[in-house]
This record gives sequence, C-alpha cells and structure tokens, in this order.
Amino acid sequence: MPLHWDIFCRVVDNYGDIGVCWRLARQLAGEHGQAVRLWVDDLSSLSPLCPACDPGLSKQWVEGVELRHWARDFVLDRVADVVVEAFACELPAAYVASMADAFRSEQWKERHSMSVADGQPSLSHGGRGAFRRPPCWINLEYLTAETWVDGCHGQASPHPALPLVKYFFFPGFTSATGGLLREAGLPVAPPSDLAETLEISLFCYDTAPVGDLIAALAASSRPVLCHVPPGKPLAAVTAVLGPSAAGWRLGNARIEPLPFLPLDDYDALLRHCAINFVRGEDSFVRAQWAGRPFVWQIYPQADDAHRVKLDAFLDRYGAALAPATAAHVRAMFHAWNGDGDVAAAWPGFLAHAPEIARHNRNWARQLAEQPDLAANLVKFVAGGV
Ligand code: TRH
Repeated sequence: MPLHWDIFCRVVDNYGDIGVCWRLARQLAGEHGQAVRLWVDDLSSLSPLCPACDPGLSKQWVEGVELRHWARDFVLDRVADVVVEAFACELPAAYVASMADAFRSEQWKERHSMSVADGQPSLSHGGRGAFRRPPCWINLEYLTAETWVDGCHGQASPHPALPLVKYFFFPGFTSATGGLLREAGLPVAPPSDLAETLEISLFCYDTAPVGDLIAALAASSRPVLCHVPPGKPLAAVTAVLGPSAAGWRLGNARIEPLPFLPLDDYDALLRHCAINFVRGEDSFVRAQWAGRPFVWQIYPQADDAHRVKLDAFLDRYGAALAPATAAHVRAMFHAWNGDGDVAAAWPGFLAHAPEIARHNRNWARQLAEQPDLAANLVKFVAGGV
C-alpha cells in the first residue's frame, strides 16, 4: 500500500536543496509508487531544473509528484505517513502539533497497543513500518564523507516537549549510511568518446579562482571548449573576461555560456564532458555517477568546517588511486577551493586525467552496487535498517 509522504524543502540559496528534494520526490513517486507531496517555499528555484513546474501555481502535479507552494500562511489539511524535513528546514509549527495529536490519538494507541512511558513513543509494536500514525519523521541531512555519519545515520532524536521522535537520515558513501540518490536506469560511468576537443563543464561559485583556470586553458595545445552555466559560474567568468553574450576565445580555448539545463539534461552534460567542475552537493554526486574526472568546489561553511569535509572525501575517494595521482587530485581540489595555486595544480591533474577517469569509473560502479538513497529510505520507513 503506498504511503503518503510530505517532503518539506526550504530553499536557503542556490539549487542544491531543491535539486536533492526534487530528485527524491520524483523517485519515490515514480519508482516506489508512493504518494508524494513536495512542499517548497520558493518554487521559482525549481522551475529552471524542472521546466514543467509553474512557479505561479500553489498546487500542481509534475512527474507523479504533487507540488505545493509552502507559503507563510500554510494551512494544514492532513498529516502524512512519512514526513521528510529536508536539511533541518523546520516544519510548520501547526504541522508538528498535528503530528503529536496523531500520536495521542486514542484510536491509534488502541490499534497498536502503544505505551507512552515518559512521553516517549515506544516502537515495540514492530518498528517504524508498523504504523500509519503518527508519522515517521525523517530529518534528511547533508551529504558528508566523514566517518562519524556511519554511527549517526538512523539515530532517533526524541522531541524535547512532544511525544514525537525524529530520525536522522544521512546520505553517504558506505552501506552504514543512507546512500546516494541514484535513479533506476541512470547510466553509471558510461564509455566516453575519444574527442580531440577537451570539453569541460564549469559549475562553480563566484569565489572560484576561474581566472587561473582560464589562463591554463588558454595555454592548452589541445582545443578546449568550456561550457559555463548562468548565474555564479558566468558571473565569475565575466568578472575575469568582461561581458560577452557570444562567449570568448583565448588561444586554443573557447569559453561559452550555456543556458541552465533541466536536471536530466545537466546529468547528460556531465556524461558528455571530459572533465566536470561541480559544486555543492547534488552536482557533486552526479559527477561521480558520470564517471568522468571532476573537480569539486565544496559549499563554504563558517569556521572552514567544509575543509574537513573536503579532505574526508578526498581520503575516501582517493584511497585506491596511486599515491602520486591522488596527490595531483588533492592539489587540484585544494587549489580550486582557495588553498593552493590552480595554475600549478592543473597540468598535473590534466596529465593524469586518463588514470583518474579509469579510477572514477570503478569508483562509480562500486558505489552503484550499494542501494540508492530513495530505496534505503523506503526500507527504513518500513522498519528495516
Ligand atoms: O547550487 P548548489 O551550490 O547547492 C548548494 C549545495 O547543495 C549546498 O550543500 C547547500 O547547502 C546549498 O546549495 C544551499 O550546488 P548543487 O548541490 O550541485 O545543486 C545544483 C543543482 O542544480 C543540482 O541539482 C544540479 C542542478 N543543475 C541543473 O539542473 N541544470 C544546470 O544547468 C545546472 C548548472 C545545475
């Protein structure tokens, strides 16, 4: 029997929050037959990824998902079986209160002979999957390769005041985590064409040292075509080269603006290019499924917390690389994240690109042997581990 899911997404900035939530919502509906509502506070951030979404509508159906505008005057109609709070976005207070009411429902307690010792729900009746009410409340966390997530994934966090429990669901790279988003039928590390032109996609923040990269590309003996999406990547390039709607030619390199692509077309671009610069969370994961060499600009955090996450990923991902190649990858990732010299790091990265590509194909295929995040979530909600 399909469960009703409410996924809540608050767009902080950029496209990562909505990218992850939209992928998850459409996969739960399309692959797992679940009844999914996706509540988004800013639908205009979804329409570039998903042109079928009309940001002016408060309610619409797209790819089997009921899309709802999460407005300030949120009116509660019903509480779902599963509530996903994406990235600690804080559910509407009325929704949380109704979840607690559902828990208190006498009918429900009778049906499941539930004990309410110390105000905490007991799951002794057979796991999370045994109940329709109260909802299973999931906090979907950000992705990190740090080892501590293995121990924290799936942990319960009792609400301090209400008889509710929230479960932490951590995406990750090991089987002890919630895994990574990956649709059924997604081509994982498909073979690439041997093209004379080196095609690059450049999705980055405006803080990336693009000037140094552009200088290195301009000096290339091989033809280069660099695709630049709108927004921060194009702003960064324009800050270096000046405005030009038609793009730029520097030495052997062409640098061309690209329109913002629908999500699946962007995935295809990553499979098409020989090297991808990606950022944040979702494009970072997609670059890994593409299996091509990639350079990651991590989302910056206060106190440089992101640097620990960057190195945690490099440690895990680079473990099976030859040490010299791993050092080139690390140098390029660090330089691209403001710690080092891109001009010095790029030649080594490029020279090792064939070996990095081989490694990335293996890496992607190994990761794809693990269950994907949506499948893990469905299993978790049903009471599995
Ligand atoms: O946009 P981002 O920088 O998002 C970030 C991160 O998720 C970060 O962790 C989070 O804290 C912050 O947002 C609020 O990068 P990310 O995660 O790669 O998301 C970009 C999305 O945009 C991704 O789903 C791919 C999609 N995309 C397209 O669909 N078409 C395009 O042309 C491009 C360039 C991207």
